[in-house]
Amino acid sequence: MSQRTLVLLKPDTVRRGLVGEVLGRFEAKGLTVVAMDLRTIDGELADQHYAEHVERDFYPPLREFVTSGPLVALVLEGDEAVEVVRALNGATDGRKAAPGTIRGDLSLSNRENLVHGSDSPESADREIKIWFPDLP
Ligand code: RTP
Ligand code: MG
Repeated sequence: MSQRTLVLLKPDTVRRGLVGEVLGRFEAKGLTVVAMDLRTIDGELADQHYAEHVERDFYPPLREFVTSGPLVALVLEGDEAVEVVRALNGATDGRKAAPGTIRGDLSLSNRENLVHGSDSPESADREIKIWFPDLP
């Protein structure tokens, strides 16, 4: 079933010049870009996006990281897009992510792991409304 999912190319992706590489993998897979925006976010948006994590020990440095520079926010669409993006992203920790995945090939960090992908269709709806409130 066709779905939409919210993807972030986090500030490490932009800083490292990997936007083309990472976006290219999603496009090559067959997903369609339906919204895309380069922006630097403030802590308030980070708190909304990561509402489920704000009380966690790892959140303060994560908040610092995601607000540290421009990121690319994307809405991708395609069959089973939520699960497909999570599979392409790989495990959270880049050191443990399988080769062939974005994190497994390109990240050596549990925090600076290049990408975000919504973890369920419900999360995708919530996150798309936060990042792209005007998207039809
Ligand atoms: P994401 O939300 O970014 O797609 O990643 P995920 O589902 O694989 O991981 P999640 O558990 O939702 O964590 C969100 C982001 O927080 C950072 N993180 N740091 N122990 C730590 O230091 C730690 N754990 C997670 C990562 O940037 C992770 O993507
Ligand atoms: Mg997550």
